[in-house]
Amino acid sequence: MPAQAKETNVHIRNIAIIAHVDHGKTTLVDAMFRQSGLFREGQQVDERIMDSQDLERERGITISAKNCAVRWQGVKINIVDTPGHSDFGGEVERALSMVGGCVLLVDASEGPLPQTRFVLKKALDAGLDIVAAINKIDRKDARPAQVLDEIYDLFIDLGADERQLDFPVLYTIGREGTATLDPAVLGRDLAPLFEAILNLPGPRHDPGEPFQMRVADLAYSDYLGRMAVGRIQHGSIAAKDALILVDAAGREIPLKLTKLQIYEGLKLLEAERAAPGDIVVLAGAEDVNIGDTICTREAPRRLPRIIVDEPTVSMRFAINSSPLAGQEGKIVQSRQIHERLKLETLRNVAISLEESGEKDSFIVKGRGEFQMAILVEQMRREGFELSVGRPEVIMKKDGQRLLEPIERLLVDCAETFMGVVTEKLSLRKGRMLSLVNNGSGRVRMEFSVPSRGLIGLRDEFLTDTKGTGIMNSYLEGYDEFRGDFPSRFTGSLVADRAGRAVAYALFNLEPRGSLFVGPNDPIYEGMIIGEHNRENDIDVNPAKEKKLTNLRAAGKDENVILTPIRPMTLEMAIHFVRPDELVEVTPLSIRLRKKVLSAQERHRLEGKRRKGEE
Ligand SMILES: Nc1nc2c(ncn2[C@@H]2O[C@H](COP(=O)(O)OP(=O)(O)OP(=O)(O)O)[C@@H](O)[C@H]2O)c(=O)[nH]1
Ligand SMILES: [Mg+2]
Repeated sequence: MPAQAKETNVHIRNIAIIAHVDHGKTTLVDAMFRQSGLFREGQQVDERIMDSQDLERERGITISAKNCAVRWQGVKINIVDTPGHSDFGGEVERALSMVGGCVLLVDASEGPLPQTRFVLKKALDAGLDIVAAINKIDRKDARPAQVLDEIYDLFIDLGADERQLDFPVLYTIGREGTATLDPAVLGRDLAPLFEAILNLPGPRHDPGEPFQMRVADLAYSDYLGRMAVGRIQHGSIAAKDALILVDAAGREIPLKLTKLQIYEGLKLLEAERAAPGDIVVLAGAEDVNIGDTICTREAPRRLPRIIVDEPTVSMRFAINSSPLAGQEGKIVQSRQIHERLKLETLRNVAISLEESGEKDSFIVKGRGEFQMAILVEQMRREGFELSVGRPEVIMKKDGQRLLEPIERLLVDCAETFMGVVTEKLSLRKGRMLSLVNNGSGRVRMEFSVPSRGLIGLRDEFLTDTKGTGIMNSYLEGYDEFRGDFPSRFTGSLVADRAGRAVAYALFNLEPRGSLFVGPNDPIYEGMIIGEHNRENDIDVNPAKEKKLTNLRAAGKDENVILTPIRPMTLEMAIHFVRPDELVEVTPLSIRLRKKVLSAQERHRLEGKRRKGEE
């Protein structure tokens, strides 16, 4: 018999803050900290304190979901701050398995966007209670009344039931820490938000059941090792309890707790006991994985594992095999790369790892190319050298039919850019579904586009719309493969020998396309030194010195004026490479290369391919 939730722990609320990217989740958590008295008067506190990872601070986005807790009127509120970027959707799914309710933030000007839909759908499917907060009402272009209508429409569209539709609505300015129930009355503090959260029921549990918890996250400490994070479903727990772990295969592994901790503010606090419904961190379970159940030895009862969406993108990770390998990074071996990737799959439910069948190379699967880029960036900061291929979308087979992931893309841009945007999308097999021109000079368009067409499109889109366009997409589902189109409409300029780039040679190559290397940069045969203006690749010699006809010309090489090169970011690089190309990543450099370095070998293969086509 499944356990019945008979009682409510009124001393606790567990909530997740969910929203589309940048709608103000982490900033709101700062304000909740401030108001709950976590900081001393006048204490210097960083902005977006929950974004604690280096990359999160640098990029100004949340990458992984994190727990904290505040107290309000004697009630402990465990909060999970989640990322809003769709590539980190797995973090939201994981976080929702820990909570009973959500604060859904919606930007008062932008309204619900694709990721709002994704996170709300997950929350409604899980039967969670929702508090809606229309945030950033201080924006000049705020339109809270319309946004509220759009939120209702979204709830209805997602099939919310009667109870869920009866959600409380707050109008907030997260940055100033205010909330109000009436948009006509200025909020003074966050008390109305805290009250709405306290009005949600506390965690339900069955007092007749022994201790059970599903592991929703892992934490690490040098001193305690790997720790399991989760919400106590039923029963309570004491610091030195003897328990068991039920793993994915259903094996029951005995474990002895070495430390029990709970969240208090931003910290972990050691506890003697923890009550049903609280979120706890358990040390002593070295082999634990996300999704496992921890329960008593006497009455082991396995809880359902966390279900997350399938991966949509795959990318090949391999050792760095370029002639410059091993010069800039500390960690270069295939075994070390494999270990690191395995560790990532433990921490991140949305990432999986497969052997590729090729030596020294692995296939990593995840939710999007941005998630892949972040993983590569983390690895290079840890001292890794590696090479990665272009992110590829994962196709499906339905009998004989090949299916591909299709996204719904919403574009908002100035009317003048409509032509270029529509053209780019139609080249990528996009179909326009709607076009709204509200006469303000901006248009809103909706497209159905293969996911593979969107890889790298965002960079181009921003350039095409001079940084003023907004594009958002969500995965609509799988549909018949729409046919091939090139991932890039230009070729590569490929170095034909090793050496160092020379200003004179680069100057002469400039008319051919845009260059990625500058004078004196190291080059090697098969390295891509620029983007060709035309569709084909050409071999070039960027190390060619000027022929000296007389003495006076000597040393004049350096006087040519080169166009500044565009620095290749990791993301640009992985979008740029075609299937026969790789990105070489080291802690110091990002280089592009052909998979097959030897020009002779490449031409032989190309000849063979052409023959095959005839
Ligand atoms: N005008 C205005 N801006 C705000 C408000 N709250 C947050 N912002 C700004 O919105 C931007 C995004 O804030 P974050 O708190 O990082 O948003 P987030 O939802 O946590 O973003 P992700 O975690 O990356 O999805 C920042 O530049 C904030 O300063 C607000 O109430 N009013
Ligand atoms: Mg955030």
